[in-house]
Amino acid sequence: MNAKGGLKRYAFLKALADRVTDQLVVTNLANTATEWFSVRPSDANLYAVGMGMVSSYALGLSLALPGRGVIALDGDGGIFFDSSIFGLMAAQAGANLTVIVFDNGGYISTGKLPAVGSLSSSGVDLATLARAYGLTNVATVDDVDAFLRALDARVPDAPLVLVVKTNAEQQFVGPLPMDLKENKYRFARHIEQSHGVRIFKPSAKEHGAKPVADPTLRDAGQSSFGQVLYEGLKENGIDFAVGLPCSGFSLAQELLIKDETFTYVSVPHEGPGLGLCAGAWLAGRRPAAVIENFGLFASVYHLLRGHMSYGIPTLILTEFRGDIGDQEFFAEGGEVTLDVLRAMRINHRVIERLDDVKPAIRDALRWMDGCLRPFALVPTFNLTRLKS
Ligand SMILES: Cc1ncc(C[n+]2csc(CCOP(=O)(O)OP(=O)(O)O)c2C)c(N)n1
Repeated sequence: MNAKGGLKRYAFLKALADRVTDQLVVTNLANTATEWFSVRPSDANLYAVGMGMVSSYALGLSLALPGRGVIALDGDGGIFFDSSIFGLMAAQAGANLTVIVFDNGGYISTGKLPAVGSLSSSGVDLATLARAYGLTNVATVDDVDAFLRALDARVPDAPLVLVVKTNAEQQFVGPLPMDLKENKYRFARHIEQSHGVRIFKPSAKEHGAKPVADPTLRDAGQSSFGQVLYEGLKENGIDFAVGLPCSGFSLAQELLIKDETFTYVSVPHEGPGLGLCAGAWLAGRRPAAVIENFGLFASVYHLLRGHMSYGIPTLILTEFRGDIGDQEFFAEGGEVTLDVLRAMRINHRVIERLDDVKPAIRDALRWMDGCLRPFALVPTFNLTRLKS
């Protein structure tokens, strides 16, 4: 292991706790979470986010709340799990995002011996990696004074990445006193109060009151699938989307990208894209992931460890590669798509008709408001090719 003899993470967390004001803080799993809870217990903390997801949740929050400081407490293991998050930050993040990577050279929080070294213990330098991805405001520190000085050295418009070299010692301060769902409620309620946004909409109407009117949805008419999907997302109030190009959604994605009133983030991997959606939802947005079914498969971990563990909704539009009628060679993927959704307990609806696209989005959003879990819409191959 590298970083032998340095300070322990807890020393830096104590110094950070004295420095933070109202920032939202997203923590890595295991002892990073418990240590942070012990030094700064607050509803502004989201604890125990999974490996490789901490910085994507923080990025989603920071994009949705550009006026609010957001700090990620990540680990070397988490960053090496999917370092593409550095590239996404370089492309998207503003100065309100700070990512602190505690580099203890290994996978320590499992708490079991032998401690296994991460790539940094074999010489891969996280700060060099961050710079290679295009991040400019990057520093490595190994003592508390340098850490505090680096926190102050802000650069306009650029996110800050601090690699903090620590030893492998942990502070045992007891378990978290709440589960992830309670943490989600507390965190999102805190954001509701501090930003005047409404995140939880458990009931559409008061008893005895008239039902809330449907959103006005223009008829699909003779339009193409891509146009109808784009309109349907907007008319139903979706205001944040992530995507990675896929042929059946290409027109809808193009229209979302061109629409300057809409936040569309083009991601290098659907998994962290779903992390961005989760962060955006926690900050009051209505997110959608517009992804191939192979992108869904690539996101199984992120959905189960993130959305399903906290109870976070996101509309998933997944293109049905390998569905009946597909002329390419993805039959095995098509064959398991609905089974994968079922196995993940992600409710879903297959859409075959153009006229059903917009009402299906409306109904999925209503369902998610009540159930606080993702919902997937699966347009058939033939529908996605309808003048797409
Ligand atoms: C996808 C996945 N694989 C393995 C684990 C088991 N695990 C729990 S904590 C941990 C170490 C994480 O390393 P790092 O982010 O560097 O934080 P550290 O524990 O060193 O503080 C591992 C591997 C996990 N939670 N998720």
